[in-house]
Amino acid sequence: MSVSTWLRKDSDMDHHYRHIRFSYREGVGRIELARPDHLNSLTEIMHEDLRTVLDFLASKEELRGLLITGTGRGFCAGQDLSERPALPEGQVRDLSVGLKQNYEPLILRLKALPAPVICFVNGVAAGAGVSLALACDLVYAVRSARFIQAFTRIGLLPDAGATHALPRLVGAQRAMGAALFAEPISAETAERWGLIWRCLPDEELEATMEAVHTRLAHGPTRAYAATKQALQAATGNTLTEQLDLEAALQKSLGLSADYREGVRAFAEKRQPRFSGS
Ligand code: T3D
Repeated sequence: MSVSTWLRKDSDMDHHYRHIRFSYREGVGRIELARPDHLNSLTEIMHEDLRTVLDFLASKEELRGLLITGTGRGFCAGQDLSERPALPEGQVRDLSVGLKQNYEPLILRLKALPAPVICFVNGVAAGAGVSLALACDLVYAVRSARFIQAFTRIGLLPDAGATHALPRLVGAQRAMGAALFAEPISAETAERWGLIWRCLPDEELEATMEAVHTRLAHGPTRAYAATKQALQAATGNTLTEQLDLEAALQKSLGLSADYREGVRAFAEKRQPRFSGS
């Protein structure tokens, strides 16, 4: 199904997005980065659009998931470098300003959404484009995609959360090698390393997005949210803290309609019909 056929029910959705496309259907949002001629590199305007849409999604109680992808041959080439022209001698630029105003709010908003955020890397991802993908809860990538920690090529260090995500996902050596040398990592290698969940044939991207949409829209939403919360907390928790968190979350899920339906369906040897409540 093409994006244009997605239902647009909510008046908030009439917001005019300039550098992204957005749709919302069955409680599942879909963001497409939409500056294909510039490999969807991130502009000030794109950041504004993303903040607006993520705030809209955060306000939806019935939110069941978010899918993110890019238009054209790239996913996202990081910061739009045309917004960072070379400065005349004697002038300086404080790069922490853009990170604090744009990148930090983006990464934290994605992490804070209770529902799973799933990224579909449709082509090259570079610089903060990789950071954006890795801030999502799960990453699929087409076989032709590449991941490039392009930062050192322009004299910077990986940012927008990349130095947090990379070593946790792939280990210290692979993180260091990828970051220092900024060589392209193929989607197949990314899958083998555990940088991403799954590498797909290019032609299966749209069908996979639709299948994931259906799973999120008809899945046990509260169990998905609790899973996201627990796995996010795990990186900073002791085992005892994590066991406590699991018990608290499971206690609450044990009271849910989806748990009742799940065990009933098991006993009746049929597929569960989850309501998300
Ligand atoms: O500044 C701060 O606020 C700090 C935060 C920094 C975060 C960062 O993300 S820093 C890293 C920024 N990104 C990069 O350094 C990557 C730059 N891009 C590339 O190295 C290459 O484009 C790729 C390796 C990603 C892809 O190469 P290729 O050969 O497939 O495509 P291309 O021909 O280089 O790019 C196609 C077009 O997209 C081209 O435009 P043109 O010549 O056809 O008019 C190119 O200029 C444009 N483009 C690609 N990346 C960017 C970009 N335009 C602006 N900004 C980009 N990042």
